[in-house]
Amino acid sequence: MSDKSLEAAATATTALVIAAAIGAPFWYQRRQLHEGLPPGTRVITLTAVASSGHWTEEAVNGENYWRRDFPAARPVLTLGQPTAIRIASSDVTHVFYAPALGIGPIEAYPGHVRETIVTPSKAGVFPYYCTAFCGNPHFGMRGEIAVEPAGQAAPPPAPVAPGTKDYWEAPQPPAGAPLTERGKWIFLERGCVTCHGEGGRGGVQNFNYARGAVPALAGISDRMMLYEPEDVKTVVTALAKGSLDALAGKTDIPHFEIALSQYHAIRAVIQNGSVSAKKDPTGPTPPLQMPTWAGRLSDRDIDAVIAYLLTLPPPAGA
Ligand SMILES: [Cu+2]
Repeated sequence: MSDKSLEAAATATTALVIAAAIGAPFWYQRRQLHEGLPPGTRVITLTAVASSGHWTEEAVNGENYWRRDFPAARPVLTLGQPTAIRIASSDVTHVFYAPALGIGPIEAYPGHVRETIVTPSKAGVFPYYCTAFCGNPHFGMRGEIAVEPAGQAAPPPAPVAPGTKDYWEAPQPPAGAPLTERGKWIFLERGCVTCHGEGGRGGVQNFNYARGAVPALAGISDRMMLYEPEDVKTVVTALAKGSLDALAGKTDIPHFEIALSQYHAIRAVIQNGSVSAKKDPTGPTPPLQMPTWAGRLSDRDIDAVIAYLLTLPPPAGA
């Protein structure tokens, strides 16, 4: 073989190796994801975006990632039709979960596509979630999957509650603002509002949760047996000064010891989180769980949230 043809063969081999190295992941993914799909199977790809808290059907790439206004995916499935749902992440680890449809939890890692095939057996509108903490927008990372009989139009998507849109961008109150203002901001910016509702009114449904809906937080003044507005004011002032314990023995608030022990119990739940008990013990884990805030909120911030909650009137009928 001449030098020239040896060189040509080497070049060709190198090119082949490079092409194979580039193509292998695509081939592998294609093979993994396409083989075995029954003919006529629909494919829906949901990509997670942490920066804006979305599962979107749009293709996410380096150019549009920071656009932040991806429409939340609202897939409409057909009753009885097998559909391949592909779960992808454009950034960090997310978890896709639609418990009412028996989908997930499915972990989504950047660079990998997971797939599950669903054949919906009931019509309706079913929520989906991300259940891995992926940043402040995480708590709004939800949407709906509609299931309709063939040929029937799906109902329009439920509107997003005005106070929960882009909550993580709520403007921070100036330094020196009242503690309750800071608490209100934290309640929005950290996404508490997405589960506990605007104004802490609760009511967000939590699938297979023993209590049905996420509890209201407005009305914790009643739980602390602070029935007089003056007493609430005294407690909020003490929190703003830095300690509620300092009030012990120095206040005429009736049952102050109960207020104090409830305050510590509420603090503990915020710091340590709590597990949402199942309604049906054999059913799926409720998607909404109170996360652990210790390390993510300072003691002062937790007091600010409690001070804010104390100023909220109890929900009507509570
Ligand atoms: Cu997420």
